[in-house]
Amino acid sequence: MLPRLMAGSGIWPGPARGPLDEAIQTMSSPSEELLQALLALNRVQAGELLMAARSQGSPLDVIETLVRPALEEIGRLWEEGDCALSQIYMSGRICEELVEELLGEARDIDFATPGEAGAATRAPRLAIAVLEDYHLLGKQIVRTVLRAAGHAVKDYGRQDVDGLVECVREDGIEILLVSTLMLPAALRVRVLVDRLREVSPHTRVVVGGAPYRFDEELWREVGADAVGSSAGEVLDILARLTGESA
Ligand code: B12
Repeated sequence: MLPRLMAGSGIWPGPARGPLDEAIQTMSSPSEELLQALLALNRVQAGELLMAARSQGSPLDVIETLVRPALEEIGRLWEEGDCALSQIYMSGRICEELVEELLGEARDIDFATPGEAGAATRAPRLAIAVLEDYHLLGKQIVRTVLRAAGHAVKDYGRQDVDGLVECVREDGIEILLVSTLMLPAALRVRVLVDRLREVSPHTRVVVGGAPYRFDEELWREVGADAVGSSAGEVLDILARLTGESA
């Protein structure tokens, strides 16, 4: 598929064709600038945009307001045939590196360690994985938020259902966080939950990722115990789940 560059649309810089195009071009938001930098595979410019945003907000804010919207727009463009798979791939790689830099900083300063209420309850055995999918960035962000807040969390990387059930059983995991970005993988959580009910009935499953944002009821349909639409929600979800089981 050849990239159809979005000249004059405000998504890709090009010769203005009319008043609307001119208006859109001069109104470009930081997220749109990042989109342009990513589509042009300009890592340096993308990095500069994130640094500028970082001076005004936390790393998580930068991810939620800039990185995620830009990547989601790239996914939409690809779906409509307006950008190439190679552009998604390279954008993903660039964002992985930049997010790693942002999160390295976040580890040190941006999250509180668990408070007194957290210290009073025994820490649950936590693990995170991507199920049958190669979209790893979301998991990486959620894991960093957890670790930065002082939670020990096992990272099982990418797993299929059998592998994940075995890891959970062996490690006695109490709360399993599962990230999926492909719809078929999100639906496979149903199978995962059913298998876990047999071998590890007390394990709670928390899901997140794009399919659960597109369909707000999907997490219930696959039998999960909770859903998070962003990494920033994960600490509240844990507090709720551990409070419930205390
Ligand atoms: C980058 C990207 C890729 C990169 C991934 C690089 C990487 N290392 O992750 C690459 C190029 C590898 C890729 C490949 C493919 N991709 Co892709 N990809 C994307 C894209 C553009 C962005 C994903 C992303 O990184 N977002 C940024 C992160 C930060 O957001 P996030 O993952 O949603 O995570 C946040 C929240 O969801 C939440 N969260 C995530 N997980 C969890 C878990 C818990 C427990 C909690 C609480 C929260 C939480 O926290 C995060 C931070 O807030 C999406 C578009 C989209 N709408 O998401 C398509 C998209 C997911 N891809 C898609 C497709 C089709 C593919 C391919 C099949 C393409 C192909 N033909 O080969 C392959 C399949 C790979 C596979 N088998 O897994 C489709 C999926 C469609 C569907 N309905 O299933 C999408 C939606 C694009 C589209 N619009 O069509 N992709």
